[in-house]
Amino acid sequence: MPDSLSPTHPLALAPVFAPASTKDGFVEQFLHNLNFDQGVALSSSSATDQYLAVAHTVRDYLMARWLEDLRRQRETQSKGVCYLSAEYLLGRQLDNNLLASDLTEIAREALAECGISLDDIRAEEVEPGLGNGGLGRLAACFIDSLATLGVPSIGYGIRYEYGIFRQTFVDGQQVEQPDAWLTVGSPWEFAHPENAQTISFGGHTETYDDEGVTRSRWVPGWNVQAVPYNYMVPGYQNGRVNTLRLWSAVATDAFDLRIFNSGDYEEAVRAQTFAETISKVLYPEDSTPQGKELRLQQQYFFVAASIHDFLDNMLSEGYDLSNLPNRVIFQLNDTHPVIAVPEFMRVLVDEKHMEWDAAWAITQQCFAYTCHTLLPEALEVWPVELLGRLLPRHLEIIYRINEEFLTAVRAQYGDDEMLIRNMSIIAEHPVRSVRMAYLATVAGAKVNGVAELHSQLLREKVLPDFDAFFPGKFTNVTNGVTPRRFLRLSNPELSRLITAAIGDGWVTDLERLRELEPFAEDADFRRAFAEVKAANKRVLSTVLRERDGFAVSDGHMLDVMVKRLHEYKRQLLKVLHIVSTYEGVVSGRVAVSDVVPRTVIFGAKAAPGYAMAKRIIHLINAVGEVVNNDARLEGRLQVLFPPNYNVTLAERVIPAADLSEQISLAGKEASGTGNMKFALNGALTIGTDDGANVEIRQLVGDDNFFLFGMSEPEVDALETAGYRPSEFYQADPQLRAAIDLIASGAFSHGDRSVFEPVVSNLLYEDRFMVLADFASYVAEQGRVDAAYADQDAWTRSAILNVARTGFFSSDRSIGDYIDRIWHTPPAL
Ligand code: B1H
Repeated sequence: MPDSLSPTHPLALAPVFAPASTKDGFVEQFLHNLNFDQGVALSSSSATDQYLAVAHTVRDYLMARWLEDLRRQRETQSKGVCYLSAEYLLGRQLDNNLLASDLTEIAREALAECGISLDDIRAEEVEPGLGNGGLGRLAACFIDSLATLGVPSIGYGIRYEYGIFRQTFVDGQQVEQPDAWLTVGSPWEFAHPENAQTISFGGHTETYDDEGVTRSRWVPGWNVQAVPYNYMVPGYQNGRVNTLRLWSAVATDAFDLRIFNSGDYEEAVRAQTFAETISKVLYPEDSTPQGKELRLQQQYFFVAASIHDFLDNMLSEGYDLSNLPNRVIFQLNDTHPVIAVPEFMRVLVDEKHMEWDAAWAITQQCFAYTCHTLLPEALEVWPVELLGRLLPRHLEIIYRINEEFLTAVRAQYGDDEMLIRNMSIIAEHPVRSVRMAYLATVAGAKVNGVAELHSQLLREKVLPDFDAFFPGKFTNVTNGVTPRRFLRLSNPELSRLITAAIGDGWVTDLERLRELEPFAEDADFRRAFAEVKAANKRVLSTVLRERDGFAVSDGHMLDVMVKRLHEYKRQLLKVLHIVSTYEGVVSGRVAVSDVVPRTVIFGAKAAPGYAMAKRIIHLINAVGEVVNNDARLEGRLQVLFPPNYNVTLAERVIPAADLSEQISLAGKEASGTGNMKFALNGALTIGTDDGANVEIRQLVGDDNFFLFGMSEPEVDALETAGYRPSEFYQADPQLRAAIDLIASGAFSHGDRSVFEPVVSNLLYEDRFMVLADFASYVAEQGRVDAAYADQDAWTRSAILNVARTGFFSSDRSIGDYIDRIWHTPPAL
């Protein structure tokens, strides 16, 4: 900036340049970027060059608004949200950012003038897979809604150099490949090494005398630099652009220099590599955390950087820290960022010299915690040995938080040692550990579950003592999905049909889909709706042919189960249904002409260390291999398992689906969000009364939902009574035949050993009660077949699913967070 330009001069506030929102303006800026950023002429540019130049062009349009929003957030100092999440499963950015800035048509025409097809260009983008599944995708939907609602907010996370692995199949078995998403260039990010934070680890703590006051301090052993990368998060056509700030680890100079000076060059390079491991790769676990040291390093690395970034760069000069609860709420996306709590206390007490009680009172208002699970093994715990070694001062702080908390519990309930042990943040067995969910619950102003049933079970079963001790702390915010990406962008044909019927207000006010209800009775609308579904199936069919060489048969019901592979989600139940249908035909029990033609599509990644999940993947592929190639089925049953299910594939599969499989054991799936996406795109659900399925069914009505299986209380009762899966096997000949067929080696070239572990697990353990729900599932699938025979009635139900699921917009979820938890003021 020239000396003569004051910081408040208009030219200093906004970029000096913004391209014209016309075709010519876009062409000019695109060619400029192609020449000056990519260094190529149009005539010699590759598709990658063109993609990067288009992305830079879209960025240029958004830049002025972004800089303005950054300035406004700093200036107004109104209360804002810091969303802390270890995962953001963003999906491709180009289409979303074009839509948000209302440039899609301009870009299409501009590129056409340059002889380029926008559709070809978008295929160049590698999606940033910085998350595992629902939890990471939820964070991505939430930042979209925050921007669209104009909530002052920032998302903080980790810029993993490698995202979720790329899944391939070799002989039907999952093989993981690294996801080097950054190698094609990263046009959406801005690195700011000048704003790096130094993050420390290890060392010891000590006390010292500070003018008569004894204080504690941390003397760390080593540190790394956290470099922020900023991403634009544009609101939908509202002129707002929020920020996602992801941290990348690099070695600190000090660290390097010390070793360089000692003359050990190799050691210096090794140290650098060591530092950079911290943000190297996303842990591919989903729902079951791994208690690995590197993971705790990642967690502390990103939350410490985020807290310091907020305190250093977002607060006005001389900010009175006792006002922080009016300035910020840190939302903890599951327990992964919970180490932020002791870090915040350490800053207030050790660095800002605040009294403990005052600091704790502030902390308890500045954090809120979202729990995403019910599985006991998914609740993160960190051994104190590890925590004390990596973050010794934080462990001391956690001990003190716990001590004071348990004193308060004793004051209320007396010396009930059992209760004290149950509520302690420190677990004693099997090793002394910190229960991160308990720490978050004690520290958080609010604790929420992610669907009604989940929130209820969280209070009643997971944290009942805490609910009694902290009345009013627990609440529910049912998950949602962004209608921009998961309807407007992914299903353009249905979007057009909806908009033609009710206008386009639904894109930001999804409850308006209700206005479609009367159209369910309109035969012309039903015909148009059915045509859209058919067209979406053809698109999917082309995608799967080009991507995987699959052929999708015409006229089949598309039955889809896409989600992470986990035993509790029960992909095995779907497999047993397929095997049973197959067995019925080959044994002659069922006439092939009675099989309603179906194509079952699976998509699922298994955590690389989850052996049973990988065996189930193998089984699905093996069953598909046999079923798809057995002429006796006359092509009426197809099983397709495209590898590497990700956001991009989801955007193709969901709009084409007829039937959505949401078949987890009741009480195990916290919410699910795929279930919402399918219903919103006009698939009917077959599902258990679990997670958000409960709310979907209530909204769409029993007639438009296929319910089966035990309810959560029934599951509970069966567990208490003692579940013996083999009894179900013995009692049900159809189930027995299906399991026996797998056990016989029919899907493993006669080798009975391959799937023996799956079979014996089902027969003798079956933790998720697949066998107990089998009969009910198969019966309900019979009703699905019958319903599908009446295509017009099916379409009517599908329309009602769309019309009645507007509740599941993430805009509504964010509205609930604002009302129930954040209490942030209305948009600026
Ligand atoms: C959900 C996770 C999760 N719950 C640990 N928990 C992870 C746990 O890397 N880890 O260690 C990663 C992810 N993910 C999902 O969250 C629930 O299973 C879904 O039911 C829910 O819809 C989703 C969003 O709330």
